[in-house]
Amino acid sequence: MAYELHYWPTIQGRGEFVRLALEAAGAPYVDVARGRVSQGQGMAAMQQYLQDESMPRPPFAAPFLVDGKLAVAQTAAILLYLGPRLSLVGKSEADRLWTHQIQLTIADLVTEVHDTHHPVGTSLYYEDQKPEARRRAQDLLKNRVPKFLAWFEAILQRNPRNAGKDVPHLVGARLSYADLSLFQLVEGLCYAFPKGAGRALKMAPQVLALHAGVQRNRPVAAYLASERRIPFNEQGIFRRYPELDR
Ligand SMILES: N[C@@H](CCC(=O)N[C@@H](CS)C(=O)NCC(=O)O)C(=O)O
Repeated sequence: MAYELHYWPTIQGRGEFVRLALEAAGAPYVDVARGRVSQGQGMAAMQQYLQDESMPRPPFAAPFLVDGKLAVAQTAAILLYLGPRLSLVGKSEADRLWTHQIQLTIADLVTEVHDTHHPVGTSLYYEDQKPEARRRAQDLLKNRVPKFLAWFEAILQRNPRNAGKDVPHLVGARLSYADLSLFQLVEGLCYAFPKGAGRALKMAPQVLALHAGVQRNRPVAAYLASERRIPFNEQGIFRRYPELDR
C-alpha cells in the first residue's frame, strides 16, 4: 500500500521534508493534494481530513501522512514514524532520539525563517508587516542562522564516523532523514537569502559537504530533476524577498 502524503500542492514548504525522505527511500507514495479529483485525490481529499469532525485524532495542519488507518501530523513526528520503515534512521534508541532531536532543531529554524516574512501574524499579508519583517530578517541572518549552522557544523565534526569521509552524516555512517532535511534547509536558505545565508555557510564547510553529498545521492538527484520537485516560490516558507536579504 502506498503512503498518502497530504500537503499543499503548489509549494515545497514543510511537506518537502517528507517528500525527500519518501523519494530517497524509493517508497511508494501518493502526493494526495496534487492528484486527480477523478481518482479521489486533489485538495478536497486533504481538506476532508482536516474538516472531518468524526475523527478522534485529527491533524491540526498539513503536512500529514496517512498509512492505512493511521494519520500522523507534524513533520518531525511523520519522519519519526517513517524513519525506521524507510531505513533512514539508525536502529538504536539513542540514534533514533538523536535524529529526532536534530529534526526538531531544523523545524525550529524553519519556523524562524517563516517568521521573517510573517513576524506579526501568520494570518496577515506580508505587505502589511514589511518593516517588522525587515527587522526580523536582519536578526535571523546576523545571529540566528549563524548560531544554528555552527551547531550543525559542530555535530558533523563531532560525529566520529565522519573521520576521513568526503560526505559527512549527522548520525552514524549512513544517510538519515535528518541529513535530507538539513540538505533541504540549506537549499531553502540559499534560495531565500542568497547573500546572508551564503555568508553564513562559508563558516560551515561540513554542512556544505553534506549538502553536496545529498544532492549527488542517486534517487534524490532523480527527484530534484523531476517535475515532482516543485520550484521554490513566494507562497512557500522560503521566499525570496531581496529587501529581507541585506
Ligand atoms: N509544526 C508543524 C507546522 C505545520 C504547519 O504550520 N503547516 C502549515 C503549512 S507548512 C499549515 O498548513 N498551517 C495551517 C495553520 O496553521 O492554520 C509541522 O512541523 O508540521
